[in-house]
Amino acid sequence: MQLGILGLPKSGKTTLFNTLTASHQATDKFAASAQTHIGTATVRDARLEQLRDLFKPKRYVPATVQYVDIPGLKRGEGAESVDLAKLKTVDALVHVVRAFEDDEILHEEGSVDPARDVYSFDLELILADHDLVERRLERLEKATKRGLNPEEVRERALLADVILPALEAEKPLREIELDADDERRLRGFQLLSAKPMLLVINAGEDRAAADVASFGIEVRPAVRAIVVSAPIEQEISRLPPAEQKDFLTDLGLTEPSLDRVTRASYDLLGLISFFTVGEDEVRAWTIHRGTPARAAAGAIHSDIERGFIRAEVVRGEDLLRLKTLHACKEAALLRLEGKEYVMQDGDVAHFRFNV
Ligand SMILES: Nc1nc2c(ncn2[C@@H]2O[C@H](COP(=O)(O)OP(=O)(O)O)[C@@H](O)[C@H]2O)c(=O)[nH]1
Ligand SMILES: [Mg+2]
Repeated sequence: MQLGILGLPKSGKTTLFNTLTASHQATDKFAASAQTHIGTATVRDARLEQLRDLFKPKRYVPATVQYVDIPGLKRGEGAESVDLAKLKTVDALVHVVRAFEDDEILHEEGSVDPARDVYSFDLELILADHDLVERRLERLEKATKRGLNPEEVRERALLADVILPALEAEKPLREIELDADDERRLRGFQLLSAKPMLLVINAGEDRAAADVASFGIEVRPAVRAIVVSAPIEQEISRLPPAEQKDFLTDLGLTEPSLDRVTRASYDLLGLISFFTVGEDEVRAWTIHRGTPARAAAGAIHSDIERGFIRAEVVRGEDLLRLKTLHACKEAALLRLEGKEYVMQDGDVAHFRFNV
C-alpha cells in the first residue's frame, strides 16, 4: 500500500518526504525536480513502544507505510504533467499545500493562498478523471454496434448516470457512495479523485501548531487535514530524543506532527495493527480493518492461517496495565477467539495452529 505525495512545485513535498522516510533527496528553492522517489516511513504507536519497554525484546518491529514523492503537478496541465503511471497506482494521495511565506521561493500563482490551491488541486483531479471517463464512454458507444455484454452495460450505466454527472458537478469521486460491485468496477479505472486524500498544510514556522480552520481551507468529506512545518519537522527528527521534547513544547506541540501524518496515512488506507509480543520480538502486523482472525494470522505466515486453531487475544491496554499475559489470563482478560473474530486495532494476539 502506497501514498503518493503531490502538490504544486516548491510546496515542500520532498522536504516532507525526506523527513517521513529519513531520506536525503535534493530539495531546491528554484528548480523543481522531475524525479519520483519511493521510501518507507515508520508508523509510531505509543502502545507498541510501551509494550517494547515492558518486554525488552531482542527485536522491535513497528508498522510502516510507503510514500512516493511524485514531482511536478503543474497548474492547468492537470495530471498530464505528472508521473501518471505512478500516480494511478497509489492507494491514497497526500496533497502538500504551501502555506508558508518566503520571498525567495516563488509561488507559481504569484501569491500564497492555501484555499485556492486546495480547490484547484481537486479540480485538476476531477478534470483528469472526466477525460478518462469520457473516453471510456465513447469507446463503449462505438461498441454498441456489435452489442455490449451485460458487464459493459452496467459499466456504461455507472459511468454515464453516476460518475460523469458527479464530475461535471465538480464533485470528487471519493465523496460518492457506491455498492460493492460498482466500487470494484470503478476501482479498475484507477480514477484520481476517488482516492482517499490527506491534506498536509505546510505552514510557516510561526504557525507550526496552528489549527486547520485558521487557514480558511474547505475540508471536504472523506478528506483529512494536518498542519505541519516541514523544515521544523526535519529539525525535530534530527534532534536526540531528550531535546525533542523541549523543542516541541516551545512550539506548542505535544508530539511531532509527522507522527500524526503517518497515523492518518495508515488510517486513510483502511489499515490497523495487531501486535505480537515476547522476549524475542515485539511487533506490529498490518491488516485491513475488518479482517477476521484466521486471515490476520496469514499476515504472519500462511502456515498459521492454514492450520489455524484459535487466537488468544488481549487488549493492548490491558496487557500494559497488568504487565504479563499470565496476569491477564487470571483476570479473564485473555480471550480465546475463533477464526471469524474480527481483529481490533491494538489487539495483542497469539495464534494456536497445527500443520
Ligand atoms: N521558508 C520555508 N521554506 C520551506 C518550507 N518548506 C519547504 N521549504 C523550502 O522550499 C523549497 C522547496 O522545497 P521542496 O521540498 O524541494 O519542494 P517540492 O518542490 O514540493 O518538492 C526548499 O528550498 C525548501 O527548503 C517552509 O515551511 N518554510
Ligand atoms: Mg520535490
